[in-house]
Amino acid sequence: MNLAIVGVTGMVGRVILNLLEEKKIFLKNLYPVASKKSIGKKIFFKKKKIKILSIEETFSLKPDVAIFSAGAEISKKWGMKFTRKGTLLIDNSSAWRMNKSKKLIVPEINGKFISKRDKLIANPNCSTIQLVMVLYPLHLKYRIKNITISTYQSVTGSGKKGLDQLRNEEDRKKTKKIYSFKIHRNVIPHCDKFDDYGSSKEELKLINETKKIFSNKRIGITSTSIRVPIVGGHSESINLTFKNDFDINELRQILSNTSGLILMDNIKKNIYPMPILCEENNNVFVGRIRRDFSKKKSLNMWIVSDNLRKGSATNAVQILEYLIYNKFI
Ligand code: 2RA
Repeated sequence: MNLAIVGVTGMVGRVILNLLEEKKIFLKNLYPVASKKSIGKKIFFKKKKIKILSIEETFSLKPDVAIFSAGAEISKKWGMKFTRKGTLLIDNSSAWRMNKSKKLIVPEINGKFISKRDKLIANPNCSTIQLVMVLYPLHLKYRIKNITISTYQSVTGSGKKGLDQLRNEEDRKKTKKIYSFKIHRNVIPHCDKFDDYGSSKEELKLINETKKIFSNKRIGITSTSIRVPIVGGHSESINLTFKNDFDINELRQILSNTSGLILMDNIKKNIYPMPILCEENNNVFVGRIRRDFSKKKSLNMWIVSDNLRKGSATNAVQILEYLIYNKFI
C-alpha cells in the first residue's frame, strides 16, 4: 500500500508516523507531505530518511490511501481531487465531518457502517472521540436522554502555536510575544470561533458530531469548551441523564469491559484520570463515576485522553487498520 500523510510535520502528523512505526502496517511507499517551507527536507521513518513532497507531486503519484491532517482548507481543496483519482482518504480536519454523504467514524462504535462506496472518511474532533468512546456503551444499555459536557482542553489542541505560546509564557527569560490572551496561569473559555448565539465551534462540534455518530438527533447535548495551560490531554466533566435507571456497579463493569477504555475510579486511593497519567496512551480514561442525586437516572463522570492520540492520530490509524483488516484496501 502507498500511503500519503498530508501535514506530516504537524503535531498530529508526527504522532501518525510514530503509530505507523509502532504498528505492523506494511507500506510499499510512504509519501510525507507538508507545506512549501518543508518540501525537500527529510523525515525519519523506520530508520530511513524520506524526502518531504508537495501535495501536487503526491497527487500525481496516486497513493492508495491518504491521511490528511493539514486543516480544513487543504482538505476542502484537495480531498475530492484525490478521491476522484482513486485514493481512499481519511480526513482529520473538520471539512467533511458534517457532510451528509461522508461517514464520521470511531471504529469501535460505527466502523461497521463503512462500505466500499466510502472513499472519504472523516475523523471526528478530538474532544468528540473521547466522549463517544465512553458514552456509547452506556447509551446502548441505558439510552442517553441528556448530556452536559465541560471540557478542559490542552494547548496542543490548537497546534504547535498553542504549545509555543505556553512555553514562551512559562519561561520568564524568553521575550514575551503578545498573544490575544495569556494561557500561562489562566484558563480561556474560547476554543475556535463563536456563533451568533454565543457558542464556540468547538462546543458545536461536540454536539453535532456526537449526534451524527450515534445517529440520534433527539439526544439533548450542551457543552462548554475551555482551553487550559497543560501540554497533553483533554479532560471532560460529563453529566448524563438516561431513559432507563442504572446500577452504578453494573455501569462501571460495562465501561471496564469496553475495549479502548481504562477505568481509573477509586477515590479512597485517590485514583482518577489526569492528563499527566494519560499522555502518549491510546486509550480513554474514565473515573469519578457517581450518581447525580439532583435528578433521576443521572450520573457524573470525568474522562481524560491524549488528544493527539485517540483524539486524532490513533483514531485515524485505527480507521486505516479497520479498512485493511476488512479488505477495503
Ligand atoms: C482543539 N479540538 O482542541 C480542537 C482542535 N484540535 O482546539
